Amino acid sequence: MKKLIPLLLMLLASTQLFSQENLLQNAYSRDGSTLNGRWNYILDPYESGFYNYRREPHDQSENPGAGAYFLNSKPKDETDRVEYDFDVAPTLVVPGDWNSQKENLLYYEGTLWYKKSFDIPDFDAKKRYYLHFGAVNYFADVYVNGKKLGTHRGGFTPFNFEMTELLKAKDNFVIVRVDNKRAADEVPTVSTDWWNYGGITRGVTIYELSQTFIEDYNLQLDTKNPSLLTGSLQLNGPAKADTRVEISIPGLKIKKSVTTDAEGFATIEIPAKKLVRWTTTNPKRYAVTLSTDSDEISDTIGFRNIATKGSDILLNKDKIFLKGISIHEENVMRGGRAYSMEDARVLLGWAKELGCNFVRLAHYPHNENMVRLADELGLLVWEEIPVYWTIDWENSKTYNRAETQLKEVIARDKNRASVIIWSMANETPQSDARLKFLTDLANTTKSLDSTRLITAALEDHPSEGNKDKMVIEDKFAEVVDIVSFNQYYGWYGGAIENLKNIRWEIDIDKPVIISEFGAAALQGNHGNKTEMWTEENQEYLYEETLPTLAKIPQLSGMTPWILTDFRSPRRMHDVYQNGYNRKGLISETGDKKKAFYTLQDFYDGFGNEP
Ligand code: GCB
Repeated sequence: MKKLIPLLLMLLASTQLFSQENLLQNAYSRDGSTLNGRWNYILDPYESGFYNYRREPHDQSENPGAGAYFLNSKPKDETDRVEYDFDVAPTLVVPGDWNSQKENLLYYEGTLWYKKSFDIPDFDAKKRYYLHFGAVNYFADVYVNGKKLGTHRGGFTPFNFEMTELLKAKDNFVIVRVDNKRAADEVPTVSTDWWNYGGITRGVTIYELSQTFIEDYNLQLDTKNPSLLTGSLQLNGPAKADTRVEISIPGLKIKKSVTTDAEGFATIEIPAKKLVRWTTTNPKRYAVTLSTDSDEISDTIGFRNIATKGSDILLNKDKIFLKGISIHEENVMRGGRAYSMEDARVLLGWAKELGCNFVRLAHYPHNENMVRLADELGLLVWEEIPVYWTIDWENSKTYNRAETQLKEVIARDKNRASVIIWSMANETPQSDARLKFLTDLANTTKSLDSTRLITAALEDHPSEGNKDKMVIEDKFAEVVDIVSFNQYYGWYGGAIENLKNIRWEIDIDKPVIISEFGAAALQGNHGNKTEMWTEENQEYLYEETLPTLAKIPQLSGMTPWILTDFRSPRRMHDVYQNGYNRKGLISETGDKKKAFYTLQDFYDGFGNEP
């Protein structure tokens, strides 16, 4: 027992340290000090900076040796041996994936260590300091001044840790061990059709907060009463109980105070009769400020309702057809993961040019600039978690990993009017275990956010006895609000000329979205319309597919696959692909293919616009 006590204490300490803290709501709008820029890095394919030679993690040891990279050790004198040195190591730009920054890292999947030194010139021991990451793909172990702050897994969602006790005014350093190895029990799993970009792919920021601060809030139009704003807020800190919080919305002449309960929580209800609702053509947003004696946070929020009625999607009670496009988070012209507002402007600018009012952010949560800009531009958004293809359905740890990512993206984006759909999964093979997994995710989503719609990209198949009749037979269709499915008639099977004979018969009174269809074409490659890889072939597929889909009685939207060509290690044909999935309507040089204009014409003449 004596031996066990220190071990138990250590375990206890490590679980406390390792648990991630609640996400700071709207960190995006707080003033922070950025740690973006050049970070030194050490490539560590054998993970020798993480494990000792007995393969025990250095950070689990009470006395980690100098070989532990997170210590940032320096030789004490000329006789001392330290086999690494961040300060002479090369640099990578943060935010940014490593694959597109260094030729030798294009295919790298493994461990890489980042280090950045920083000062906090106005360091104030009475304040609290948080370190916030927009996203790190996939595992992150974070250390400040040689001490572990915590870990995070999941490559596309934000996380933060408090680091107050470890800081000083000068000569701090943060070290992050990033590992992007794929694994069968992670989310996503080992096979996907996109590039596994590794690294600190989104921004890193330090936030200085007061002892008690506004940790979380949400505010939206009540789902039943469109003249009422409802929501809640949560304070964090020693003075969180019985504290007055003022909510002001100058554009509506609203000033309202609420008082928190013993847990620092308060609900919000504000009548708002004159409110102008957010729509795609008039994306009206209001400045909203929450303040206490010691903290203040401002946001820009649009208010709208989204619902379904039978097979219609209603935005503020008006039927809307979702003219969409699927998008990967890639700036294909620069190369690499997209992360900035400039990247978002390029991608969503193209979507607008196409005539879209809707985008599907595939297949994982994109960076926050995308949804912020969508709010501003009046683009509706489908967000998704990387529950893709062959997930380890029976594994409860895998489920928790998926659920964590879902919770993190909901926490981040719950105040964005543009986001109307949470998608649980993409093209997942049917089984009882998968049905339970997805239903549990859907129930979690509903319990966290009852104001948005749930879907998943399902699959169709020909009915027995009639290969021209396509059906969706999937029990999860009964759970979702919108039945979405990917279909590739004319590309992965079937002839384009037969598309006019195809009928989709969907025996369910819910809205239907075609979440994918498409064909690959190499931009600039011209030929006969039946010749694969030509722009004419892709155009022909769009010309034949669009009118056929339009015959589906419940059709409420579509997001063809995909806005731009994107990198995928599954696409290695040396003439036509060169490592790119070529189903884009725009090439990696930014040039539009013929089918771009086919879809643009179709959207131009289709549907109303509330
Ligand atoms: C799909 C997947 C998407 C792929 C696409 C393709 O159904 O959902 O991730 O990239 O097909 O091009 O095969």
